[in-house]
Amino acid sequence: MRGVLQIGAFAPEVQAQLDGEFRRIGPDDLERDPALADGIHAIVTRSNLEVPEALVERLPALEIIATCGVGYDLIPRALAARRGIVVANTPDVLNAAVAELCIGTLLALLRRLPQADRYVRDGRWKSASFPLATSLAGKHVGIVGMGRIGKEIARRLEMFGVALAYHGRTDQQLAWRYEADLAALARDSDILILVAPGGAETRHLVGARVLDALGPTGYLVNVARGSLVDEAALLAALEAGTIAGAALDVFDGEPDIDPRFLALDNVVLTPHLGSATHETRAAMAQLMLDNVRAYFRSGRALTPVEPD
Ligand code: 8YV
Repeated sequence: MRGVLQIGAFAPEVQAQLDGEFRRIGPDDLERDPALADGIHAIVTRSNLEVPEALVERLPALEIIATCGVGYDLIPRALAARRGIVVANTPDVLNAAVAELCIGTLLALLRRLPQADRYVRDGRWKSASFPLATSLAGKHVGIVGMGRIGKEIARRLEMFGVALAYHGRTDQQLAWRYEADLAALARDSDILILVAPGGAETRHLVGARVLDALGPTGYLVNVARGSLVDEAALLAALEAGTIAGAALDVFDGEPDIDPRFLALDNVVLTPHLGSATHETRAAMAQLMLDNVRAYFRSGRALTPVEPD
């Protein structure tokens, strides 16, 4: 049986398949018995967990790194490319779940649903109506990162009667307006949604300049990666009212997020729930496993990440 190094936990039904078809090795096993390294042909992991370069360098027989997730910003792709190691992710199977979470937290932010829930539980409704909030309909929404998930979000948002525009590396000649200048998109938007890949290229894409452009009636939504945002600038903007509010599903250093977020009333905070549904995680883990199977069967993964 080929050795597979497993980083992170998977649903029992996928775990059973992994254990039935491969020799599962954990990072602790490898620490205990470094000789196991020679027999490891694959790594299976999750997109929110790092695969250190030093680990990959210890695995001479490694052929594929398969992640349970669409993101691959925590995988050493340059090293993998040099070694001819295939990297495979799980695109498309999570698009709907992430789009739903994005729109759900956006509506929770605009209509202040967490505060309203608490208002009723605290018995305050008896004495006064909950303050009016703001509508999504009629708003201008800017999407940063019009990839597969961005398009799913845009299609769903159209039903809410908003005006859509997007920013990304290229003008994809879509029905929605393309804006090459991110600050200009922020200026023209009431709501800015981040759904671009993580990594060096998008690090701190949103900082003080973009937040200033979004302005005191503007809202930020991040369902991508914490690294896309300069968090110090975001916290300052939220505390000072430079922007109206934010719905954040991802953070720098998550799950140990900056405690300043906890004191804010103009944010909706969720613990990286984008793809966190039973159906979606089962489909992601299954595709991850099928990528490893296909690679060992045919030398090609089903959904390889194309080298840059
Ligand atoms: C994680 C994600 O994979 O797909 C991604 O890139 O960030 C998430 O779906 C998931 O949180 C894994 O645990």
